[in-house]
Amino acid sequence: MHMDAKRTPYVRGRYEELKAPAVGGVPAQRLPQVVETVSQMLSTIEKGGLDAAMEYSRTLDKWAGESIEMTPEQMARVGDELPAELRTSLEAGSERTRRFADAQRAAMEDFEIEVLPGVVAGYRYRPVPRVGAYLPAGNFPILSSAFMTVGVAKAAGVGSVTACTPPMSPTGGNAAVLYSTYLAGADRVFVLGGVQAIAAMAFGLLGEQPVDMIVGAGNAYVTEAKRQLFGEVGIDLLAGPSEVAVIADETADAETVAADLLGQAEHGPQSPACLVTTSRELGTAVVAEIERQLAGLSTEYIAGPAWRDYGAVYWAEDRETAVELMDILAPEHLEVITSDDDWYLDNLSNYGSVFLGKWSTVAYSDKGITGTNHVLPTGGVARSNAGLSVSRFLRPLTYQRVERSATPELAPHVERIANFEGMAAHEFTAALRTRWFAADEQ
Ligand code: HSO
Ligand code: ZN
Repeated sequence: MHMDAKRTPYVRGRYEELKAPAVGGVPAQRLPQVVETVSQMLSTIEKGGLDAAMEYSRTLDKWAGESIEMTPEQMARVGDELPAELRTSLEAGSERTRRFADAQRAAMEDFEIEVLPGVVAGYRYRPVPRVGAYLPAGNFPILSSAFMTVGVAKAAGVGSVTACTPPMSPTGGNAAVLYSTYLAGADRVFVLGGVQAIAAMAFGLLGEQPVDMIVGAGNAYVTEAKRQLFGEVGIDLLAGPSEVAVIADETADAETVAADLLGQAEHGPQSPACLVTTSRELGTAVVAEIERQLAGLSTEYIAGPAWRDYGAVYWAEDRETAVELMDILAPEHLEVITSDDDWYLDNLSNYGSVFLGKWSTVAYSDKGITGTNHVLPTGGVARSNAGLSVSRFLRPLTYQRVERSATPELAPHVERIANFEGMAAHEFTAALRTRWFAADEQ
C-alpha cells in the first residue's frame, strides 16, 4: 500500500513523510518457491484425486481421521462446548452480516429498457450455482470469515455452498470456526485445509461437481493455488497482507489513531499501516504513541516489525492533498477521523471499506459486528475492485427481445459491418431477417 519513491505520483498539494517505512512497497507476490510447490501439488491432486489430497492432509496437517466431511448431526453440536457468551457474539456477527447482505440483495433489481422501438434489452440476476469457501484456522482462527463468505453467498441465493477448514487436531477442525460455518448456513463442511482443499473444491473431488467459484482468504499457498486455478474456476480476489490507513486532522486523538493502526498491523509482519494527516502535531504524537502502545502489546512481535518495516505517516497541507494521497494508496481499510468525515466520504474514491468517525473502528467490521464484509482488496487492488458482497455471487445475465418491426433498424447495420469485416456467416444471419421482412413474413 505504500507509495513507491520511484513512482512518486503527481499530487497537487505539498506533503511530507513524517515516518517512512523501512521496507515499504507491497510485499512480493508470486514467490518462485511457492509458485512451484503449489503447481506440483495441484497436478498431483488433479491426477491422484481425493486420495492424493488426503495424503497431503495426513502429511502436512497431521490428519488421522476417517471421514473429512462433517455430518449435519455433528454440525448441529459444534457449538456445544463453546462459552455461551462467545456463541452470542458470533450469532450477532452472523445475523448482522446476513442482514446487510439480505438488504443489498433486495436492492439489486433486475433491469430492462427499450433500446429502440421494438427492441427490449435487460438483465436478470442469477446466483453462481456452486461456491466453495475457504476458512483459515492458522495463527489466528478468524471466526467471522464464514459470515463473509458462506453467509453472503447464501444471502445471494447460491444453491450449494461447500466450506473447507483445516484440521486443528488429528480428527477435527476448530470448533469455533465450525460453529460460525454452521451459523452461516454452509450446505457441506469438510475438515480439509491448504492447497489440497482448494484443489478438492476446484476439481470436484468432494462428491459433487467442481465448484464454480472459490472465495475466502488463506495463507500464501492457498492464495497462490487460487491464482493458478483462476480461469478454471471463479476467484473472489487474491488477498495480500491486511492493511489499514487513517486520515486524521487536528481533532483526532493520538491514542485512538495509534490503536487503530496497530489493530491491523497485528495481522502479520508485512501488514502496512499508514496515517495521512493534515496536522503535523498529530502525526508526531501518533508516532510516539505507537511506540508506547507497542511496549504493552502481547502481539508486539508481529505488530512491531510490521510498523517498523511497513508503517508510514504523511503530513498533507490540506484535505484535498490528503484525499489525493489516499486515493493513490487505495488501502484495504480506511478510517477517517476528522471534523468533516462526510466531506471525505464524498471525495475519496479508492478504498476497500471506509470507517467514519472515532466511534467506528476496523475491528467492528472484521468481526461482522457492523455487518459489512471483511474480504476486501489489498495491495492497491481497491483501484479496480471492490470487496466481497452479494453482488459478487450474482451475475447480471443479459437478454434481448426483438420485434419484427425493428428489423430495418437492425439488419442493414449488421450486414454492412459484418461484410466489411469479412464475416460472411454473420452477415447472412442478418440478411435472412431482411429477406423475411421484405417478403412480409410474420
Ligand atoms: N482484517 C481482516 C479481517 C479480520 N481481521 C478478521 C480480524 N478478524 C481482513 O479484512
Ligand atoms: Zn483485521
